[in-house]
Amino acid sequence: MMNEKYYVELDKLNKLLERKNKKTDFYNGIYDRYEYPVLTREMIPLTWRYDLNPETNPYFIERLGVNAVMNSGAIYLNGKYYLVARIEGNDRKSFFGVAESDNGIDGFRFWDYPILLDDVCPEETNVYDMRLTQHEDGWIYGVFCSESKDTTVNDLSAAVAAAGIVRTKDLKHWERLDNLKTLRSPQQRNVVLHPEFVDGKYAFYTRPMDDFIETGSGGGIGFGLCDDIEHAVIDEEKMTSLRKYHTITEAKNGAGAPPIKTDKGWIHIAHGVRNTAAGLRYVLYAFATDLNDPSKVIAEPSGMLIGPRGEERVGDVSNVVFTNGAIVNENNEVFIYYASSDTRMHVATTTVDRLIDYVFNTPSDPGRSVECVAQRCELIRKNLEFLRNADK
Ligand code: M1P
Repeated sequence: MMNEKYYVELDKLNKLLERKNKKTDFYNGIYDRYEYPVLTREMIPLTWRYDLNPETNPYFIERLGVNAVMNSGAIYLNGKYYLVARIEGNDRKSFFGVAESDNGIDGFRFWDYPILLDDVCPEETNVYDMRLTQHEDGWIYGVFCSESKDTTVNDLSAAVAAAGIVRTKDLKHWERLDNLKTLRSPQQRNVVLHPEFVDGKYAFYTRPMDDFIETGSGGGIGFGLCDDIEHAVIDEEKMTSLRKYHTITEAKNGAGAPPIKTDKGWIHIAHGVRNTAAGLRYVLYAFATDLNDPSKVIAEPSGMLIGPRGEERVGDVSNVVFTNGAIVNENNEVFIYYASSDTRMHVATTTVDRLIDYVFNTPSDPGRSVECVAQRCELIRKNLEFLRNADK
């Protein structure tokens, strides 16, 4: 006989999975926000958390709890929206699970099992933040952070971040390839594979780091080419979107979703980090790179695209929004999947046309308050003139 608590919890879970999402009244003309997160820890199947057998679990105790569902890769396949979510167990270890939805804004349901990666990297302790790239070579690649203990220093918390690589055709069978080696950067996180060959080579957006947390001399988002994806090695990393003093990227930045190809350029949605008295603050920003040279920034609107709002501000790592996945469907609708405060997943929706308008027609940051005020005064002057003429 099933414990009666099972039915209570199953009912709660089903209500969450069947809940319709709706747009909020938030408006900026760029994207819509939604009332409910698309994935939370409460949406994890009961079979992943409980032992359902009353003989071995008489109190219906959660045996393997889940703490957070966050930073998800995203892909659109055969009319369905898939997230490869980062699921963090109560034990702090992260792993990946595929959740599927028919419309991209609600009804995400996890498949029966999480992804069990090939155990080819004995020193690897944790894996997280997979970016999914549908590459023109025919494979879907997943690039994620592979974290190991740093045994070269006498510090229990010291860790090394590298980019792990897997590939699949169906999100079910995953082939693990060698971790990416970047010859000139000691650590890497937030690495993204570009969807097309560049000069006949595989191209990666990188994030050179001197240390596990601090990017140190790493000046921003890098870009490097490699010949062999199965044993990927990058020698030189060029810089693309740079960290800048007194901006949203001052402390760090990192590539997010694989870039979106448009007529005017590749549109990137990345994260920028600044330091505050309350700790690091993570927001999303966008920029565009040249269609023929995806390392060359051609437009960078000023400031943030998405910042944490309302309940998004609070969680395990508060004041954070982070993206590693976006989807463009056949109607050129864009679904930006972002996590808030390392705790839950949300979606913001827009269109390719709106993103192009935002990225190419929003003024860039002039860098100093006085110039920013002049920029705003010019907007006001034009508006007042427009209003005067409209009254006539
Ligand atoms: O805690 C916020 C984010 O911190 C890291 O991002 P970055 O490498 O830019 O500091 C990542 O570990 C990410 O998972 C996390 O959401």
